[in-house]
Amino acid sequence: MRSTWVWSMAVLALLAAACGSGADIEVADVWGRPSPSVATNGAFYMVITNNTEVADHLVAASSPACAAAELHESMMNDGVMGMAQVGPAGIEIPANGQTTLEVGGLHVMCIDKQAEFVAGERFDVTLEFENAGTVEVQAEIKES
Ligand SMILES: [Cu+2]
Repeated sequence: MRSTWVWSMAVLALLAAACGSGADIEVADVWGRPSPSVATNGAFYMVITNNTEVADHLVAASSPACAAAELHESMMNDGVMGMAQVGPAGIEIPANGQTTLEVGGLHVMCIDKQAEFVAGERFDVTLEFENAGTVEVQAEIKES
């Protein structure tokens, strides 16, 4: 009986170490679509979780794979899919909430690709948050 209890406590401790006191901002599933080298631009998508009691904002991004990176939102304009840079406030991640950058919505636009976006390739991406500061992630190029 006692060994079972000790085992349970060990598992709990491990779980606490794994997910307790997580980072203020967690970024998961960072990816981009493969695109032919003739395409000058690419895009990165991701899921951003804010573990704090205050809203945060993604205000900038950069990557060695892009000459420049901009924060964009796709939208329909007179029946045509277009996109525009988000406002100066950036992309909001609500307090204790989540914001998803996805195909057809918010995305990090990779202007003037410096590398081939081939499936399986991984690129460093630096994200700049108003409160949480700099967060380094890796984007994986894959079909979806
Ligand atoms: Cu865009």
